[in-house]
Amino acid sequence: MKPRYLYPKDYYADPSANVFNGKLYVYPSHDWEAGAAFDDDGGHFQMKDYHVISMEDVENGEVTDYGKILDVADVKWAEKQMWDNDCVEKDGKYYLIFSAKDYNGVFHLGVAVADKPEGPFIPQDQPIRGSFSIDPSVFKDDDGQIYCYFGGLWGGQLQWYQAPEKLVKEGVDLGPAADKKTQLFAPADVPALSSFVVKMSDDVLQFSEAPRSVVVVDKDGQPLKAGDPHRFFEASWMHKYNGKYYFSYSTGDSHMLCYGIGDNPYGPFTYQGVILDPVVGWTTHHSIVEYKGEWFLFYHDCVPSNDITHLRSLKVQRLFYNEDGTIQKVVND
Ligand code: FUB
Repeated sequence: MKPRYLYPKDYYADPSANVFNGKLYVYPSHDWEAGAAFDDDGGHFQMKDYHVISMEDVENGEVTDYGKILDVADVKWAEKQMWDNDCVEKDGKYYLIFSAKDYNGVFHLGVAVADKPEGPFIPQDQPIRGSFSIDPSVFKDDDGQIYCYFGGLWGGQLQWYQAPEKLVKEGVDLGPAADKKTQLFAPADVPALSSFVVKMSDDVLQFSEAPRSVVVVDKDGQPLKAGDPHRFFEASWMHKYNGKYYFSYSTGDSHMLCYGIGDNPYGPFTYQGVILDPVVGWTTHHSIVEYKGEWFLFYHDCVPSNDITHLRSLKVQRLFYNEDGTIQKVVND
């Protein structure tokens, strides 16, 4: 298959693909031109609502856009920047988990609930207690337990919550980098900052435990280092294949999609390789899903907008595994 642009009529990004009731639904971020200034914290990504699209034939079929399923104006606690979201089903209800900034400029995760995958979604009045950062991705394991993976560096604020404490514990002298916002420039040979994973409560409205770090290790069991271009940055995604847990993510400023494999939802995940080389546009973000017996990588790029980095377009391409369970790099041309 040639990579397919899924919905040329609008700018969508950060696709979270899920199969509900035999259809494939994609929950994206909804890009638009807000005229905001560019900055390293992603201030130019000023998304204000979510849509959902669906299809029954990924390669050639019609794509249906159900319109707006949630507007930031309807979320009491959120002021702006509705970034990545994902949806999970439990007992016939659909839970949209999303990231947005509150009125103090701090990212949190929120939940909105619907009776159908296409909404309308009714938001909770408060964010998830103890939630922080961005890019939630919800994974339902075979035993029904729902996990949320989340976190993103730089503008996604993840560094505020685990370093410098983490680095200090590891004996690293941060010096002037100890400031919350600048510690990212810590030495390249310390362990990379991690995404988080947490079990959701039975009602899918709260965390049911303290979030744990998702550690990606090399073949010797050592955490990838902060200076490794393949280390985690944002866009966590979890899928299962042949009983193994595949944690994939964006490397942010080195612009790749990479992954590791583990034996359980918490990891550690042993680094395996690159799924997708850099695309046109600064960000790269994806999801991996099986539909009708075939595997797909959903992602985005900025080719249609002529490389305007906050006007991204959804794409999909087939994904294949090798016999040993590793993923073949996806061809994007
Ligand atoms: O869409 C805004 C941000 O860009 C996402 O949260 C990141 O993953 C990146 O794709």
